[in-house]
Amino acid sequence: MQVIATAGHVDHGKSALVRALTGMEPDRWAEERRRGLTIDLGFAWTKLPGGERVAFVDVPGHERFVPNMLAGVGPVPAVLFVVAADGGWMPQSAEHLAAIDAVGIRHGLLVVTRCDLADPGPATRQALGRVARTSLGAVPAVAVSVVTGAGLPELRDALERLVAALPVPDPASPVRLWVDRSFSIRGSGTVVTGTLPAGTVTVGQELLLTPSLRPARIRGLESMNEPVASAAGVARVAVNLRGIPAGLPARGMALVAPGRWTLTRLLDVRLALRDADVTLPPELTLHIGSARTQARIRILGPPGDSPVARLTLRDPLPLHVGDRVLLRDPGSAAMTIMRATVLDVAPPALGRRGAAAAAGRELAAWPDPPSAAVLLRRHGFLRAGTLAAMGAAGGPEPVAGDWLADPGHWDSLRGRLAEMVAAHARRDPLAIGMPPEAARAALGLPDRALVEALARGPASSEGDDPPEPPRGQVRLEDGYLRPARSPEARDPVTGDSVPSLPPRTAAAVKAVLADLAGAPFLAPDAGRLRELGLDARAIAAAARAGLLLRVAEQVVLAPGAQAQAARILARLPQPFTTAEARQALGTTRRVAIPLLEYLDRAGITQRLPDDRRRLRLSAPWSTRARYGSARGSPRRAGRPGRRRSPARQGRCLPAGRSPAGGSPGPAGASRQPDRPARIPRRGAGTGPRRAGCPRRPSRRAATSARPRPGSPSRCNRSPPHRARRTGGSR
Ligand SMILES: Nc1nc2c(ncn2[C@@H]2O[C@H](COP(=O)(O)OP(=O)(O)OP(=O)(O)O)[C@@H](O)[C@H]2O)c(=O)[nH]1
Ligand SMILES: [Mg+2]
Repeated sequence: MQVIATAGHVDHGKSALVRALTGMEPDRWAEERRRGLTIDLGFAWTKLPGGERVAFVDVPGHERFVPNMLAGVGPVPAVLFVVAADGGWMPQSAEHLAAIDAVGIRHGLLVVTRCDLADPGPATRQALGRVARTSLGAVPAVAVSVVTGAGLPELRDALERLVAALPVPDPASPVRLWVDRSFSIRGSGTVVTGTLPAGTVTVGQELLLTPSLRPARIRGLESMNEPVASAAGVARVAVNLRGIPAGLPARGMALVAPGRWTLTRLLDVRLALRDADVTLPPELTLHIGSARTQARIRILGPPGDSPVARLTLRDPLPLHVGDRVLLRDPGSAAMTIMRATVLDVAPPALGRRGAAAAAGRELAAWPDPPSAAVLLRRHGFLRAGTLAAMGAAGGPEPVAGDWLADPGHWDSLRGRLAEMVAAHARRDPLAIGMPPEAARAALGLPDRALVEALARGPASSEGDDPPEPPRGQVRLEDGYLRPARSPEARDPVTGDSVPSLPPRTAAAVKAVLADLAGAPFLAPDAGRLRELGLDARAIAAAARAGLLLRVAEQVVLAPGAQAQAARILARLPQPFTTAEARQALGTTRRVAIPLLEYLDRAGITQRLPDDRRRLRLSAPWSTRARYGSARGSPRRAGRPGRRRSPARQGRCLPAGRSPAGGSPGPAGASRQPDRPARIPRRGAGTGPRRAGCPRRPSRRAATSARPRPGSPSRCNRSPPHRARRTGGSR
């Protein structure tokens, strides 16, 4: 089916023509019939000789009812432009034609009526010339008389050709049905009618009624007074709604597909002025579909007959970029109607000085309709759903989740993030890194996931592993952003990156290690640490760098001290007391107690109910244990292909169990580097990893290095990719 509107000056015979074509009365109101004057929209339909069904929306011609006329022609694809042979071209002929041009209707017929009263020739010639200069272009003309019936068969033939030439809209387009009438039927409830320009409505479908966005389910559908299960545009439809109280819907509201339109009060448009020098009033009436509202207008530039303007609407409307809207100044006779094309339905604020002129310059160069690429260039980021709701198709692949980014903006952000993280590290070399939230705020990004995606770098082409960060950029490790290191800054044995310490801290660490060289378990006391300038942050940084083993807040040993302790304790009769351990280790209770607790949590020792301990593991503590002690994250430990120290693997094994069902110990472990069963979830076996695991810079974590028994540390709360690597034990 097709829907065609009438247009033309008052009393030129539009309603009489519709009546003659359809046999239906388009003037619905008694007052209209009494006065012989159309006031509101009328609806009628017929079948053409070829079988095509066509509905007419009959509009009023009187200048007082131009808003009603605009509501009628707003959603239709074609018009019957009516001029009376005995009347000729008249003011509302011009106004209606300007409206048709502004709305952008491209198909129509010129019908010269009342040809029994005057020669249709002059009126036809006059009208064709004017029509040709609008969006309608060159149209066929037919002269008719509803009194004599002359020309009506020719008109029906011309209508058939017109209808056959009309484009078929996409039935999958998002629905936007502008309401032109609303009433209620006893037993059925609320009914709205409208011209569906594209898309499909179906019984049972849920739509939203704008501007309230109240959900409305389609209970029943009729098209041309016949019940239908679904209707695809173009169609006249009457929709019986569930969930909408009678009296709520009104002309100008719309039923829209959820998530497919942007309900907005603010939009940027390109105007089409007839005269570049025209002075626009600050407020105009905006029409689209059957809706009209007041619009405050601010010209952004550039000068000329197609400037860009920002409109602020009194009522929000469901819009897409590329929509044609009509602007009208009801108070002015000279400048009556203007066309505008919507460029942006969610424009950014014009806060800073010069922003308006810059926006004008940028938007002036946009294509019509705007593409996803230009919208992204302006906004930097848009969610895929937001872009679709703006009415722009396509767009690049998402950079994170459903976020799309302008490629140029994305690249520059990556550079800015790298600079920011590097500056943060220079400012505070002992810091664990820059929190992503701080980077998000500083870069003005809408979502933290974007910071993480920037830090991850370009997507890897192979495998599931996150790609290595590009050289000179940023890495996100243990929840913090740090400058990526060059390959030269890696541990030659493990391949792990070695964070550098400020020279003063490095010297202090060196002094501590020298102190410990002769007595590995006589940890420097608080006074010595203070003297060296090793405060809690410096100790944490050194521990992160794998240069010290921090067993408690103020108790630091050399890396690998726990393996050395295990070897010494293994020689004691099992189980052993704290005093025996202290003696064997040659240390004081200040060090022995936190060290033994550390070994408990590491799964190296087991504390018995009588407070004695025994060694849990039968692993021979190799001299390479230092590489597994404090350096490297648990993530690295599980990464296939990485070298892992036997010590690290061995101490994760619960006593008496072997990963492959064979003999326990590091040999079996090293053959099965990825068996998840070997990485206990929490508690026993996690200690040494924890020792090397950077912590959040919370007060508690910053001031206490003591792992809490049974409580998950950062290391235990592994990121998802670690869970994947570590397999099915999670
Ligand atoms: N003689 C003659 N009269 C006509 C013809 N067409 C319409 N009329 C008369 O013209 C007058 C106006 O016709 P309408 O159809 O009401 O005009 P309209 O364009 O719908 O007017 P509005 O809706 O008020 O803008 C009526 O009295 C019609 O009977 C025609 O072909 N010949
Ligand atoms: Mg009429």
